[in-house]
Amino acid sequence: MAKPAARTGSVAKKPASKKPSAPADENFALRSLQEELEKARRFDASDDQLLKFYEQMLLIRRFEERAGQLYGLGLIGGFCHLYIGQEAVAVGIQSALEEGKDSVITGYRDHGHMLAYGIDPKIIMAELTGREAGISHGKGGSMHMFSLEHAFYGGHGIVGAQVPLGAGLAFAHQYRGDGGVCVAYFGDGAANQGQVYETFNMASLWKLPIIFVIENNQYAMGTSVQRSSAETHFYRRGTAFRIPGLNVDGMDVLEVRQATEIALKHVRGGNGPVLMELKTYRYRGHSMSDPAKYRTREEVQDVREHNDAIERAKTDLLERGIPEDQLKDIDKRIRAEIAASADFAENSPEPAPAELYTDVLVESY
Ligand SMILES: Cc1ncc(C[n+]2csc(CCOP(=O)(O)OP(=O)(O)O)c2C)c(N)n1
Repeated sequence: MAKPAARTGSVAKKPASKKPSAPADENFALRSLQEELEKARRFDASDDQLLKFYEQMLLIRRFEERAGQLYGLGLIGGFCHLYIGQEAVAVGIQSALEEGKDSVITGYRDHGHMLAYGIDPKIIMAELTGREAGISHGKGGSMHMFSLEHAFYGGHGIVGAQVPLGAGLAFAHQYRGDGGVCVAYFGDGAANQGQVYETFNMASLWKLPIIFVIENNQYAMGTSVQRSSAETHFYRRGTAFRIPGLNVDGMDVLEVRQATEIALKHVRGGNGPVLMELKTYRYRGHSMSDPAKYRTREEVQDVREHNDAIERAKTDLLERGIPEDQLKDIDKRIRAEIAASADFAENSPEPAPAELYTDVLVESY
């Protein structure tokens, strides 16, 4: 058998390459959005805009607290995944979108996105309690909400399924030339799925108008990112597909909004997808049936005390000279609105039995 050639360490001189030389920094485009964000991290909101963000975040928080109570009373069947802690993500992103033009798709933790989009809390609460007046006529429940009118494409219970579906929505925007962008939200757990990377490849290749939003709330069902993910910097996960990433503080609504503006400008300019990682935290268990024994109470308390998105917006407002009484009034108004939506949900009729036969797809394949 012939011996392998010995390694001498000497390097043979190669002939000069005829290929055009690569640009000085061919990765520039992958970092340029992050550099832009670092120049000015926070959106320059007017007092009214910041007040609106505060109000919307509070609306989500109070809605979810009430949903938790209704679940405890047995009024909500099936699963119920609360969004408490992550409010700044949905509010910061949704506020930058053009309603009816841009499309949105997410997983089962979907109430907050719909509320941030301005969808009536009454019909969301009615859906949670399985009532006819609910947004999916009471047949979808917490995980399966949908509103064609708002270009809100759900509400998906299968982890990661919304990512390729989101690419389909983006393809439709591109095909129709309607100028819309799709925002596909998913979790850190979903980010480890193969279908996500197949989607990244196609979306980048076809320059689809899509923003991939990874809501890194630090935990998948019961597993922390450190235990489950080899690369915990999720914003880097698109670079192998030449998708620029943005590393965003998901507990600061103004930073979320600023990053979204940067991402939207890039995507609307026909440059293909952007990947945003929003570092956030969920205060509750994965779903209402999760006692969350995989982390300490102290950890949760620490985030609540030192990094809460709503408290942060409140501090900003007070520093701007907005009177505390005005903020208290907002809270009062929201509590009343949520109480009214819970009453509405509890007192609305359930769907008629004949509804079991509508909206059912029966086909042979
Ligand atoms: C394909 C699939 N696998 C497993 C599950 C069960 N499951 C539901 S949620 C979840 C964890 C997802 O975590 P993450 O993507 O981080 O989202 P988060 O709940 O933190 O928002 C799992 C494994 C599922 N619904 N679908």
